[in-house]
Amino acid sequence: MLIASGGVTLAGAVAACAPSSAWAGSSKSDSKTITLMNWEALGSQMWLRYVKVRDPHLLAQHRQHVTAIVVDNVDAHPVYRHTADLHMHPGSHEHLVTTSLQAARDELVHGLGGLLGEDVPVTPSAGGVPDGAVVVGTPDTSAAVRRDVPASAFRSLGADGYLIRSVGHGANSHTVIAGNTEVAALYGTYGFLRLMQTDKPITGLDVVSVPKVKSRWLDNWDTERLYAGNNATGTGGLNGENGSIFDFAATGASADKNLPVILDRYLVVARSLAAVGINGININNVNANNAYLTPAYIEQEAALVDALRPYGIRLALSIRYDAPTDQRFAPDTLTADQLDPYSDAFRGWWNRKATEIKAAIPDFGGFTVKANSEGQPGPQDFGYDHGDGANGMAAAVAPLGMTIFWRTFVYNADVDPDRLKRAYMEFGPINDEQQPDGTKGRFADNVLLQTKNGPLDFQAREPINPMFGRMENTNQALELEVTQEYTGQNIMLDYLAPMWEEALKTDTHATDADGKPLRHRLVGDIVDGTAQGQQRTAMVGVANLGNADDLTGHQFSQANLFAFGRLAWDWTLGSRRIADDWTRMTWSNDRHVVPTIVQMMMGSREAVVSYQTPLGIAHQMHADTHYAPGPSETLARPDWSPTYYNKADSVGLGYDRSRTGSDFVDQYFPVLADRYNDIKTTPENLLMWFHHVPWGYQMKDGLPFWDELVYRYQMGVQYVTWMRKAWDSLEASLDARRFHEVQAKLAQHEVDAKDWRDTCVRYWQQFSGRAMPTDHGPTSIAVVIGGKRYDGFDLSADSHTLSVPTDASPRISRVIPADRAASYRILQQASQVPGKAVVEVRTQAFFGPLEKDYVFDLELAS
Ligand code: GCW
Repeated sequence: MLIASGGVTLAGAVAACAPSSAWAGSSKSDSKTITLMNWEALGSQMWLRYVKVRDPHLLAQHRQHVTAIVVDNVDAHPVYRHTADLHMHPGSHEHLVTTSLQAARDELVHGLGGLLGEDVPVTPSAGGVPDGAVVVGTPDTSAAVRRDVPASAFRSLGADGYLIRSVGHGANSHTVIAGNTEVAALYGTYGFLRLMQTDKPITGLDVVSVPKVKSRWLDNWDTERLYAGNNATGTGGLNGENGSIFDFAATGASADKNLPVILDRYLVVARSLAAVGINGININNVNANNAYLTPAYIEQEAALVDALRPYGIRLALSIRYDAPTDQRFAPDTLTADQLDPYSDAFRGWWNRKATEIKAAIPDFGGFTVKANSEGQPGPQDFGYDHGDGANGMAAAVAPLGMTIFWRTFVYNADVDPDRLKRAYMEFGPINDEQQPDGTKGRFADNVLLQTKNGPLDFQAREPINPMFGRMENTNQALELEVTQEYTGQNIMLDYLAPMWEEALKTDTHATDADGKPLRHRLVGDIVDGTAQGQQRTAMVGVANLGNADDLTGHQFSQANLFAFGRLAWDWTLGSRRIADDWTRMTWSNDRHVVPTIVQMMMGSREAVVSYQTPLGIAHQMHADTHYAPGPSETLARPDWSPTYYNKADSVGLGYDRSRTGSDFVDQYFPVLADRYNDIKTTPENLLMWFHHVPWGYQMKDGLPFWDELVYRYQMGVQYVTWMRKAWDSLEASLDARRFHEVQAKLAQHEVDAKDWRDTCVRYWQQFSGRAMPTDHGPTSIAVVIGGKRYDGFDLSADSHTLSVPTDASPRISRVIPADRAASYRILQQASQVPGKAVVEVRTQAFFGPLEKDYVFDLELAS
């Protein structure tokens, strides 16, 4: 934004803010405009792009209904600020604000100015609310809100919910955006702008929106599993930075950019996160570095939250269980034998540390703990279990109103040979434990167990984690991975919301204590507390925010962050609707662009599943990078090895977790346990999670398992081919910079998808000993040339050589698709032999369009 500083006068704010259409159109030629244009073109504005409404009718209507911005008492309630000299880096575009209402006002000035292509004045309501005003406030800050909205309407909104109402009729109407808190009013402001950004009408509004989950949080893992600017040498970020979004200790050209200095990207992030309702962030990795607990860092963290606070974003930190032993905290350190979670020493240390943080960050959220997992220390090192450890920490911070997020991502090999069984075996008994006071469950009230959606580790498809529903006496947070560690990183276009929707809407078949099915029992119902009554609720996204110019490393990775926020607010939303909103806000409302991009997004995750890990095979990635295929790898640690998961042999493929195998299935409630136990009733897309499937096993479509498996790999690739071409068709409608960036990524995406297909299929073939299936695939064809039929084309091959008799015509006279619904075009005929012909085949898989170009090299038959 162009507004210079938080304290500007209203008139100044309006005058200084150019509509963003001017930024894009470069009608101005001063250097600031050009800088802003670049900033926009980079994709750095995420979904906060306010492009002038193109439909003239809608634009006229909007202009009639949006004539003024009214935000009374805008400066009345400054948020807490710890850092005396908090300031932006020189030359920044963004600016600091001191209240949430200022943030709302400025977003309206900027957003409406851009959307309407003309400035909208900020006016006080002293002389009455003008027709066409957009009024923002709370019953406390705004007399207009009090007058227009009955107090009863606020009762169901809680702290974060908002309402948007049209008040009055026709030309004599205005819009009220309100909530019980200023942050809620800010959420409503973004909700209103979203309507306009997505070309929705803004008349006759009666919107009520209340989040289903209280803590809508991000875990940022610094640069681990981040694909947004970091690289192996730690200099991949802009200006030689290490790629991490927040600078604490940058050197060289960025040494002057370290916190407490505030950078543009922090505020773009704050605004973007507030726009989807995210209200907290852990800035450091769960493999935690104690530096974040040192006084110098705490000061820097306080400055960061000072800047984020008006946007409703709080801070928490990830910690190491044994941090008290770190000499950096001398003289206040403990020895290892003082890490007993029941001891006063241990609890006292954490209480002192939390108190120290609270002095600088009064609304500090608490700590996230990865304990006894992947080499991290934890209570088990001292003879205690996770309940003891979590409760020890929880007791230390409870008096300060803080929470402990204790992760359940544990897989100690001594617990069970099957990694998937281990977490529930450790945590379940603590949840079930009878307590002296007659209640059940040992975890303290200010503990939330943070559990990944699936039982393994963020694979492109997993069954649900059986802990959802089984932990009825415990608070539980759902952890989703927004950063695309196993799902294409910053190369593959992979919209993850369909995966999360699938998990959230899975029926756990949870029962009550009497074995009676719960009325609400989807994973989402469990997470939001509806099913089992938990009051502390949370969804945590492992975020993908970094120091890349588009902030996420792939323009389309922004969609995953957007979708995470929307689902954390309301998990019942459909992923298609979210994709539609994001596309309109981020790319365009164009009627060709929107359906094409939405369609690309909607099938993209299933395509990744298809060419990487189809039919329930899991964790086949190269062990270090988690990107490329590595199905043959066996590591020192079995449960990090692709071979441990695939169990490929001459009989078949997949991990038998049925009752005659590892019996993981019985961690689910009986309906699911029975379903997954039987290969016949296991959904095919989860097959190899639960069964060692014989190569000749007959699939539902009648094909042998081997054939189906190979076709799935091919379908995934052919979807990517379709996406690449579909994207090309949008060139004229999109801005060049972002178009070309995505185009280049899709080209690499296709190459890498083929690598997955070829590496895996070739490896499996060594075990199946079966021939490549060729004539039943969805894009399989036969062709007739010179009266002779040719078929049996391996879809994985890039080209096919056909021997044509000397006297025959080289022309393809017929194309016979195996799938009757498939269509084809002969793109090129050979005029002679030798020569080349190309046939494009298109069909529809269950997850979207597939496209295959057959390249035929014609040669003379000998
Ligand atoms: O998926 C694995 C990642 C680790 C990560 C771990 C976890 C931060 O490969 O990088 O550690 O999960 O969730 O703790």
